[in-house]
Amino acid sequence: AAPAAQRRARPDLGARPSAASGPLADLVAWVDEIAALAQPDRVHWVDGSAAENDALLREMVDEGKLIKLNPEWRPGSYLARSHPSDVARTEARTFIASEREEDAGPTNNWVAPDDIRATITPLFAGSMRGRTMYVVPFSMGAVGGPLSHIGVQVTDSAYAVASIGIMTRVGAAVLDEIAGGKPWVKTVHSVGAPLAPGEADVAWPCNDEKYIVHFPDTLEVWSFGSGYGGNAILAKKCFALRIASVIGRDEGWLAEHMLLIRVIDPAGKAYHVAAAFPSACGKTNLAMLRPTIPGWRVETLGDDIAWLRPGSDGRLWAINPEAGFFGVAPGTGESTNVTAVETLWGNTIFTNVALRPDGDVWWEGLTDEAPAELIDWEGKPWTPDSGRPAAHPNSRFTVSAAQCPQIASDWDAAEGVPLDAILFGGRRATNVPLVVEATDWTHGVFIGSTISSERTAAAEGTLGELRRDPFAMLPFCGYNMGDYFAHWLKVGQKLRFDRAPRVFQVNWFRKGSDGRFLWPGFGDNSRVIDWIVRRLNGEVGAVDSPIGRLPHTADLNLDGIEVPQRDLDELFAVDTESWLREADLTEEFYDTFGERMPAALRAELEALRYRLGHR
Ligand code: OXD
Ligand code: MN
Repeated sequence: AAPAAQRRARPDLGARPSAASGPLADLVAWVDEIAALAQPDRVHWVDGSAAENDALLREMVDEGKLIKLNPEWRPGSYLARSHPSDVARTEARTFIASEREEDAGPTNNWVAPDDIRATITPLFAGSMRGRTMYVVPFSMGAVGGPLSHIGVQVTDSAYAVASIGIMTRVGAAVLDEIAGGKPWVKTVHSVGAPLAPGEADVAWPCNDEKYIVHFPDTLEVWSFGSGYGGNAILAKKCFALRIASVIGRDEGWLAEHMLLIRVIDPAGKAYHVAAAFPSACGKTNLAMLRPTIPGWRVETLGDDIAWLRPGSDGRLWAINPEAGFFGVAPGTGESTNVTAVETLWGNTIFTNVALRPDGDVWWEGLTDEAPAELIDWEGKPWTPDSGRPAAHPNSRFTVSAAQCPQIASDWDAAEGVPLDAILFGGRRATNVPLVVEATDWTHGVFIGSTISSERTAAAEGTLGELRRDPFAMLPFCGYNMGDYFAHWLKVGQKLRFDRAPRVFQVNWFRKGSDGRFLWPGFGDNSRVIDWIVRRLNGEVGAVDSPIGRLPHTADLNLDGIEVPQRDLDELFAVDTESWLREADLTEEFYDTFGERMPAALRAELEALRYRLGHR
């Protein structure tokens, strides 16, 4: 066969913006540079139109990369099955390539920028041969909004293009912004599976070798080898969290792993709440909460990422920079998150869920009973006796936010919403009460910095091994976590003390000594929000405890549910001995940040020990 260089006369560069000089010409030059390196057969500038999206999806169906679901049950929807090895974010292959190692900090994998470029550039060389390279201009936040940021992703994955189209705002309006001189983030993605001439493609191309590399100093992301959303939709975790956290550090705002909701009380008064929980702790469920208490409503604004910026009014303003939900399917059902189930009625890309014989999808938890026959996520026949899950535990749905039946009508508003409360949560069987209020911003930052989940469900009074996930940002903070804590403290100083959001820690997962969950959770978590709102309004008092302000249990709205007083007492118990042990673990954790650990948070830890009666 002729060498590739002879065979491929010149790639088809497609319809692209024409500009002789200026920012658009710079963009075109950058795209040409990537194309010269990766050598795709074609370059396609994505305009974000419905016709383009339809054609892309049709092509993927023809190529066997998507299965079109039965439109009678799931119109406009598709199933993708990944390579069995490419099913999740690969934290061990995720790198922060800051100039200085100490700027990445102890919680990130640091690599020297020059070294990693020398490693990955050869991998990208020719990596798109036989494929189309798509150029996707996208905006995080409403196009042109004061809190919004833009970027461009080049990718050889049509699946990524379709997903970015749902998760962000894509199209020509972003090119206009670039033309106007707005800074943009460069993101490059290749599945790393070049095709030889005549070679048939596979359903999910990827590479065993994976690199997800962030260059915070030059605002770039380079991702190689994976098609999985968290590694391939670079606008999301890579840009909107890791890179944006660095931009926020430098500009005075916060990029956070938070859901965003509007809570409306029976009197019609609205409150805005952001909440950070580690992955798989029910963020999407809280984002789509249906209160079980009469008269209360929740409107969804976002389920995964929030950008928070101090306003000139002394309040903290928040937007959800995304335009869709990339949620975990298993466990999403009528009883746990009916709103999500309704959101998924159509126009959804499912990945690694099971296929029903009637051409619809299924996953564990969608219904109580599994269908008698399915095709599992790997494409194999499955019955309830198969002894393995039908859907992959990290199987996903990708769907437009606008499709959510309780989405706030102004979810897209460029200026965002002013926050009234921030919640931090984890999955804790012990110690952490159902809800506790921080005494002030610094104490709130202390709580955020100590967020953790138990690795194993522990019995009451014993402390399992804690997986620390400060601010639920452990895998997502693009810089030194010690500096990040300090930045949170600094942002607080820009807020008016009487207008700053109040901070609460919540824990839906506390267990009794008998191993039972003490709190019903899900829709009943609205009862905790009810208490928080009444605290904001100064309608109820609180009990000072060593760990913060606890509810008088009589103030909790428990109408319609049965929670024995014994369980309530356990839900709010503060055990001095195990809190002192927890304080020791927090100190060990803080020590890992060395001199970057803010003194104000060490002082909070000492104050906690003092309140626990330990001098
Ligand atoms: C996610 C995550 O995919 O947090 O949202 O892992
Ligand atoms: Mn997340």
